Amino acid sequence: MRHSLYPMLLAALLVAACSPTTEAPPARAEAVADTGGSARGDFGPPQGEPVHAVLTSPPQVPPATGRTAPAKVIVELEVRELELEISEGVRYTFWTFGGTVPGSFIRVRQGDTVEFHLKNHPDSKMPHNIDLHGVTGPGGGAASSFTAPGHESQFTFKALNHGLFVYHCATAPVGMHIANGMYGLILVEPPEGLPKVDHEYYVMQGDFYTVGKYREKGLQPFDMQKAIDENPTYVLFNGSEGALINDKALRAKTGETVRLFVGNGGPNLVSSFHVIGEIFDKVWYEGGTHYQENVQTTLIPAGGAMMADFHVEVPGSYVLVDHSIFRAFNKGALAILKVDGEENKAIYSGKEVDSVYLGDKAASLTPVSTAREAAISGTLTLEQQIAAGKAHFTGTCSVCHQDSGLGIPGVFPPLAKSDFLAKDPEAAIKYVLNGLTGKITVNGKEYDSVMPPMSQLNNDEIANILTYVFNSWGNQLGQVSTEQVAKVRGETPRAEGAAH
Ligand code: HEC
Ligand SMILES: [Cu+2]
Repeated sequence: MRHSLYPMLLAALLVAACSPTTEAPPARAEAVADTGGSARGDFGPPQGEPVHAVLTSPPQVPPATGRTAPAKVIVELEVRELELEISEGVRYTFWTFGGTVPGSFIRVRQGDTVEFHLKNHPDSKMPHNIDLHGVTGPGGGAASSFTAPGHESQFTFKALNHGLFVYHCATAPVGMHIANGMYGLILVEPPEGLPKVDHEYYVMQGDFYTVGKYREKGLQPFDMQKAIDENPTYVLFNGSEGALINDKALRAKTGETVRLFVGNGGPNLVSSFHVIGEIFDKVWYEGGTHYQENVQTTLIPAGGAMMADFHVEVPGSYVLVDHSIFRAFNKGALAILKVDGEENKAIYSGKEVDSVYLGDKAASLTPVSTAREAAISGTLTLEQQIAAGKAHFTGTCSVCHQDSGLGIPGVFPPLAKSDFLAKDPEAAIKYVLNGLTGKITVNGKEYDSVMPPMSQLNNDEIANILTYVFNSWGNQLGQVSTEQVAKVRGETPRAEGAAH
């Protein structure tokens, strides 16, 4: 092996040594041919009448340009400083391009000459400008577009490179302007356009820094120190926690193709972008020319973007997340793609088997088998139920509510001496079977979170767990029987997605 490699190495060295003296290094020539980059993006002067770019608010994307020749495209973008909702009951003063976070989506074609008009609304308090990553020229347009409140600036550039590019404000302090939401995407289509899909959506991640804690109500000022420390209060898609969920979810039907244009405004964090339950058929990583196929999670740098195509086969809710996962579940980086259509059991069965798997828990579950035998023989005591319930509570409910029953302040409510629970103890059966979401107040503290349904627990287990909860940590709320649980289970249809 070793001696056969030697001549190859030598040859490589010789080539490397010679190439600077030959005219064009072959690798470089190839790259130019591949990307159709700036050297090839000048298709001459604009033809025909100037066109006005169609700008869209997220998550909508303007239609394809449909042009086959370079045009003069006029873009008019207005900066607005607006107080909007960042989370339910939480207000924030966003600085926006076009009234939304992210800013309006801009779509042009490679070779177009773009006449850019930046207007700064008279109500603004700050000057602003725009740096488009798709511009070839100093500052990406920043200096030429510096605009005081109540003014308008104009500059022109030729879109030489195709790709998906971020734009952002670059007025000092730059970090603060970006943190306040001043970013968006500009797509420069390749000359032949993009492959046809059924839906195109615009999603952009950003990190936000408020003086108050996550979900602390009221108007929240920007926190410069948190921003410098890169310690965001919120990590969001499209500028607010509710931007892409419930009735605002992205939508598609089974059998359709979906294209996501995803940017990351930062200012600080890099996104590990993932769609739970889907695989990207193609990812144009970094918004560039080449695609990778069959991708689970793709990295989107701050100030970067990517485009992904995928086909949807199975109905349900697909969750867009930053897979740096605490950001998704504790800072808001979560959006929904809702797919409607016929089930396809050959591709995804849903839950088929739900059997008890004990593993190494078997030993710790002696109280459970004792209780089960006692229940069968009709001699089950309160003590046996509590002991069995404790074994199940540990590692199930305790993950969130803690072994102490005290929960975690602000995140998981306490079960110990909970006034909410004491008001209607029996309702706890419903919470375990169907989950619990929405605003509740426990011992004077507000919670607005999600407890997942745990209908995989059988009736005995739920009766025992709740009996343990009702008789622990100072609670005196009585006993729950298997029959009570069976009755509630019979009355309530299983929640959609309960197995997830
Ligand atoms: C994944 C975390 C999680 C797990 C596991 C969990 N819960 Fe919860 N639970 C919550 C959250 C969050 C809430 C508050 C929901 C809201 O804000 O509407 C809650 C609320 C409750 C409440 C009503 C509020 C209160 O404090 O009295 C009860 C009772 C309760 N859970 C019991 C249980 C029991 C019993 C189990 C185990 C079978 C369990 N939970 C497992 C997260 C969890
Ligand atoms: Cu600005």
